[in-house]
Amino acid sequence: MKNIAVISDIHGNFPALEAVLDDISQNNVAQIICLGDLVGFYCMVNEVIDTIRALEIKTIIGNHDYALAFNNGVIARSKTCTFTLQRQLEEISSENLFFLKNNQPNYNFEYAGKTYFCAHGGLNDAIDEYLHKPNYEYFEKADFKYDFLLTGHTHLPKILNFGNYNYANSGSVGQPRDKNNKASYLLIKEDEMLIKRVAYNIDKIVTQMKKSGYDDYISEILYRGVRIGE
Ligand SMILES: [Mn+2]
Repeated sequence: MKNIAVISDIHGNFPALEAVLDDISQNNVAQIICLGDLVGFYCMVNEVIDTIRALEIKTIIGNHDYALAFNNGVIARSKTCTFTLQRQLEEISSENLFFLKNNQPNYNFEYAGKTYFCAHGGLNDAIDEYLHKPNYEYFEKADFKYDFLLTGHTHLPKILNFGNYNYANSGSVGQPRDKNNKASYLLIKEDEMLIKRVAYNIDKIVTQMKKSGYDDYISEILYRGVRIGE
């Protein structure tokens, strides 16, 4: 049986996406699922969305995608996010904007006899919940009916089990925040699940960001694999 790859939080970092797709192509993958946030932070937004569309990767909507598509690029809690999204709103092609506007907040699928439920954030807020510490009660409270919950948004890769509830966060392709600067994705095999890390050319996106006139602090964190301000 072929594998499934789950990617998330690409955030306009096209060199990272290219490296991840190359790694995925070497891992017997039949389907790729994207948990959202194609835009925000890094400038190669059209390259990222063009590629996702060309490969027909099933994509749900993330909070940055939502803010760009439906809220004029504004994420009230972050000046940096709003600044980058409002720039990208001017640069995004109409086809790519249309694509973001039509992505749904959830997706579910079946694989190897198990059921999977996907959201960018979590079960209480599909788009913008930071699910840092899921536990058994979290799933019970939500009356979770699937075998696996898959989310992104925190940029922190995780695979956890709580009795009959299983959880995985694929981490981030474009802006890892776990002090590992390699792009992260989730590989689902018939009988196991694993986080894969992929080195990519960070200089390439940093150079592109300088050329496009973005402030250096948005890119320099990529070398350390941390969040902005850390
Ligand atoms: Mn997000």
